[in-house]
Amino acid sequence: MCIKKKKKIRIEYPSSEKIYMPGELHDIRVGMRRIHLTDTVEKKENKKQERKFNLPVIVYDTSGHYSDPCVVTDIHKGLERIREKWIEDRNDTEQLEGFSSHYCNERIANIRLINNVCFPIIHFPRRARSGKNITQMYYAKQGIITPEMEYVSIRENVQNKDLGVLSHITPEFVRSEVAAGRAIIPANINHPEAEPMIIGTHFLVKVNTNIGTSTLLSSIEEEIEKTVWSCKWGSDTIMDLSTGVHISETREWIIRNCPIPVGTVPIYQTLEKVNGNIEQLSWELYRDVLIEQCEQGVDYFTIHAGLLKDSLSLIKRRTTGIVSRGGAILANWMNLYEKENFLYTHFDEICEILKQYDVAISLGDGLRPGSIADSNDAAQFAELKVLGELTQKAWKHHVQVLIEGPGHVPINKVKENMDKQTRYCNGAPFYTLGPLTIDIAPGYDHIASAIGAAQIAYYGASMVCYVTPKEHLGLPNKEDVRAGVIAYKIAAHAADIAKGHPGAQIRDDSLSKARFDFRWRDQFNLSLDPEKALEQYKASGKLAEDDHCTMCGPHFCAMKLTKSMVCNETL
Ligand code: IRN
Ligand code: FE2
Repeated sequence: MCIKKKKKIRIEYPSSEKIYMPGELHDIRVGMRRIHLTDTVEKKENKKQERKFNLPVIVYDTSGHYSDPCVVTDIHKGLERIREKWIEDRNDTEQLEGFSSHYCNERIANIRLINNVCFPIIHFPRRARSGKNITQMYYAKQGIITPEMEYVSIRENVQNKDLGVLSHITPEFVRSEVAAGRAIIPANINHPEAEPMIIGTHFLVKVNTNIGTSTLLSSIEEEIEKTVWSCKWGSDTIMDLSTGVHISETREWIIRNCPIPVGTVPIYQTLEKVNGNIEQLSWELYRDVLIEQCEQGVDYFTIHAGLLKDSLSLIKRRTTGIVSRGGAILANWMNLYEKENFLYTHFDEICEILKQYDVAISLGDGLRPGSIADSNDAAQFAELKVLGELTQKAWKHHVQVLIEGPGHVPINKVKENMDKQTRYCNGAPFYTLGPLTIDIAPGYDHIASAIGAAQIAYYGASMVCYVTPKEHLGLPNKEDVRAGVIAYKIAAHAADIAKGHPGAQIRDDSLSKARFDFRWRDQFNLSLDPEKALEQYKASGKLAEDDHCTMCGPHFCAMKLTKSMVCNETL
């Protein structure tokens, strides 16, 4: 059976309006969300009511066109290609005749019936630039402010603009941070559907969500739904870690429908191609996978190039050995052939490929500690040093770089990770998996790790990779994804406030005021998960007009009591 009807997905936030802010240097419009609030109603002594207007709050929006009621997106056609014209106008790329590989032309460009869902035959244009450099870092170093750079500067200042707070993030500041390698804008020229965003220590802390399945069961539609679901809760990037049979086709449609950058770990698909047979892995196979994914539009790749043969002896002392999938695959290959990691020996060629599409490298942490016992050990830091060396190499090619970090690290050892990373890697943005601060919380590892994520982000990490309650236990379902993303939005926002990012606190102040005013709806609507807040309030049988909740009851509500004092002018 072929499902022919158009499939539309919509994201809705309560009391919210999709707005766009224009650029000044370029013809761009930056999507944001404006949350409208109700008036504060004060009862005066003469029983008259006084109404005071509350300013709406504008918040950073990762939902793309899915939250714009004026745009209808059919997932069988993909999102509007907002960056296409900017890329064309730069006049620095060549259109390809489909894919370079015959395999891709056959399988992806002519997508047919998969898992009972019909995806139409659409030939999306592909681009590249052989031998030339077109990366955001390259342009930044030339002193050029691209539309992508202006876009992120407006996006980062979102809360400030409406309230007249002085913007500190100018397009020129973005350019200088990208040029210095302290920030990256992952923006493959073949993913024009994505809205530009920036990852760097002087910007808002970002959250990554991992999606993808290891089973053969999930359909393309389900994967798109999961992608959009992650965007709804505020994920800034997603990584597709799929390893199933329709891996290329699934990825193609995720990218076509994804308004945020997409990352992958290409060694997974390479291993899939040789049916899991590590002996058959080779640089040549890996290179073909890289090119295919570059042409599809993947914005950044996890590449475990810093895991060297010599470091393998260091893991013998460990409690949990190697816990990185990519790391373990490469370690096995090195062990089998007694050869150096082919990602390390071919690193310059990798950069040569990536720079033609502006794909960023996320240098993988194949030796990240998988337990508190192994944290900050010799193996972990030996790899980090190599990542620093590779960062310099990539920057010579003007390829943008992220550095991946741990893992499992107790609170007292978190800072050392940030300090060493900054020193070894010259300020390249740090992207960490948590870290989990304890090992004994299966079922609650989103909390155990969000604690570490908040801390490392406060010290300077630029992006944190979410962990769900199912970590170490199984594949997360939709509710696990939601719990993981929200836990990480909490961690990231806690760091933004503590770092003093201008405007970061506006939403908190507004919510607190609503709370003190007993404007329940506003309190929910301003929160990270309005649906959950409303659901929990309703569960206790309260109404929107009540001046207390069931936690304290009518006589013990401290805020109510404070207010009565203020009214009586006894304060
Ligand atoms: C992030 C920081 N350190 C690791 N990560 C994420 O873990 C990375 O971005 C990717 O999503 C996943 C890679 O896992 P393996 O292959 O290292 O286990
Ligand atoms: Fe773990």
